[in-house]
Amino acid sequence: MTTQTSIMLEELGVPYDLKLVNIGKGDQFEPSFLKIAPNNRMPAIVDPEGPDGNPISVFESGAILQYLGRKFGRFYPQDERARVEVEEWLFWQVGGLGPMAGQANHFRHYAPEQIEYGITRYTNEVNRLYGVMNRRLEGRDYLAGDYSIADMASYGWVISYANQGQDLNDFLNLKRWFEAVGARPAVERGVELGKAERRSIADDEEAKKILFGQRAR
Ligand SMILES: N[C@@H](CCC(=O)N[C@@H](CS)C(=O)NCC(=O)O)C(=O)O
Repeated sequence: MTTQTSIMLEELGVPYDLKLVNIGKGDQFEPSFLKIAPNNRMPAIVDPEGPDGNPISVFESGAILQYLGRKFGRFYPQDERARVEVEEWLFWQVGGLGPMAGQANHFRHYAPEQIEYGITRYTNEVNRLYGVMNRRLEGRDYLAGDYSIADMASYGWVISYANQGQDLNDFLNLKRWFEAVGARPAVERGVELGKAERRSIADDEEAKKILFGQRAR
């Protein structure tokens, strides 16, 4: 479970159980988890009432947001033009903002040595992406039409802008969006969920060994 999924579940107001996966201890390699999340990454969900009445599991945050949006018919418009816009910004996050922000955070805070090239490359790229989002939000409240899964997806990353070396005062439209989305009660609840169990692994050498340097096995 990560922030985007918990925000969506809170927005929908549907009942769910939270199962914690301690990735610093290697829970993500448990066969039972790999069965539903073959990429050994959170989040993943199991819906006991899938489309045919049987349980269904979904991994990858973008696919989870789309699945829940379709299932409940909310935050993911059915009109094709509106839906394409939401998908553009959803995939922009999944393929761009998420991976780049993750690398910026890694090189800035977790790499065992300060590698200037990596820090600059990823911090600049996140900066460029924030600029793209800031321009998109000029004169509009949300990334794609009404508040949608596209906003939830990006919010989950912008929330740690400081770790990515960014200053929201350089992106005033983005800052306004960030504050408006963050003020939604469901977003506040989604962000809080599991917060106590999440902690930095900056000083946890065992966790770093498990998380960094993974190869096919
Ligand atoms: N593209 C994936 C990324 C998920 C991801 O990177 N999850 C991290 C935690 S935020 C994880 O589970 N890491 C476990 C590991 O690296 O073994 C998604 O959005 O679902």
